[in-house]
Amino acid sequence: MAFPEGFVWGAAAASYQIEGAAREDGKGPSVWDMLCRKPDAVWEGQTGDVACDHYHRYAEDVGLMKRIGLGGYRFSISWPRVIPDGTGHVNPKGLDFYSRLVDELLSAGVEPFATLFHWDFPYELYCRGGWLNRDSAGWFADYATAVVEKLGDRVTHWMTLNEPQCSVGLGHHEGRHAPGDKWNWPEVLRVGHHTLLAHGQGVRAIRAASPQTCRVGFAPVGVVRIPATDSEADIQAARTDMFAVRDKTTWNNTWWMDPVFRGAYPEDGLALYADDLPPIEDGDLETMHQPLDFFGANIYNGTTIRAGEGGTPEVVPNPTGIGLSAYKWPVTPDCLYWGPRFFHERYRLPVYITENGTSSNDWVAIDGGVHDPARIDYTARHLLALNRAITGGVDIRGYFHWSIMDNFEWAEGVKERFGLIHVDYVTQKRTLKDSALWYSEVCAANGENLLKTQ
Ligand code: IFM
Repeated sequence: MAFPEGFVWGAAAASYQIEGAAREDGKGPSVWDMLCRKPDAVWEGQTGDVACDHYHRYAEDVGLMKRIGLGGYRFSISWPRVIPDGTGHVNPKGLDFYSRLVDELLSAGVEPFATLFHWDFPYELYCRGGWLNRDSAGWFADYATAVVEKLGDRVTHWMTLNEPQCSVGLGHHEGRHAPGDKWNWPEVLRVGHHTLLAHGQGVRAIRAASPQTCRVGFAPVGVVRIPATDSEADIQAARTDMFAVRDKTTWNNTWWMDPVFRGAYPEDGLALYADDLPPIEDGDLETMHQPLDFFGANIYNGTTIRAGEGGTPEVVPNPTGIGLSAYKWPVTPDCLYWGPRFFHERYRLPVYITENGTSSNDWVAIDGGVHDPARIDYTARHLLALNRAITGGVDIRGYFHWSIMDNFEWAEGVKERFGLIHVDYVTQKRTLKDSALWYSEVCAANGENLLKTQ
């Protein structure tokens, strides 16, 4: 079966990873600006100060998106660019940047999908307790209002948060991401609780400020389990494991998704974290549980599970020598079949794949091209798996490749290249990789060419 009519063929990026212009036009500092200045926090001491210089080169970048034929572009908005101190004074120049970007996208025929928070939290708010402060939910809602009042006449697809599992877990527990804290579970879960409250208050703010009907979603990490075989027992074991909270890490689905999509923290998580729970006030779960229009899933790989004794889920180790990305992430294409299938089954919302992609060691070759066959193969296999999910009845509305261009990969600096477009960080020259030319054909054919390769 073909991809559905109107399927959005897109690509994604995030503000801190591409914009640069870290101190221009009134932008305030974010926790990432702070972390990048700490010795050894980021590979080779790199920062996002310049990154891809997209702030100045956005028109060229949108031109390349048009050339590829993207139907959608998922970008994020930098909170401290819009509100330098995080609350209070709104910076008109910051908002103007996103307004120009949106106009450029629309005139190129590329639908904007905006994410309000992709980790660049305002440093000034961190100094006021950051996400530990319960007021953070209201700060976020005020910021959402300012953005939607400016862009809501043209942007109809919004996402509140990107991957809270990372911003909370890597940022406040493991200390590998900004703000670099290594806190205990009571603080980490309090940060998580306020983040989810911010989501809920943010959704209300978006809908209140939008001058037209808009679609609002949430883009968590999709932690995917793949059944070892098609037996009912293995499928059930994978499903059970995918929606379980087993260990004290943030790497699970339900702690983050159940409050948002079902209005309750999962029972197993409540038991596991019994001694660490944050204060949960009356009405908090109702606030988190706002009606949403879509489920955004960021999926890169999955873990294989089989039914052990009595159906108990057991991890099946990856085959020796499995394909690995440059980042050493295993290549497991079935994650884009089982992930959307299980998420749709549980949360009953249309799905967008809001991120999927791979890093590879790309450079400009002697012939001037950038040859990245691994990315083409990775993406083709994942899209074919996604197509099987669609054929099987899962309501999937679009796919956003991560990433439109090479960018600042957080603590890894610019070492990991995820882009369809190669960026030379010395000259800022952009080169369409082979994968961009290939993806362009996929977009134009609505994926039909892919299906013929099977
Ligand atoms: O670059 C990140 C992105 O910011 C969030 N999701 C995963 C990507 C690859 O690591």
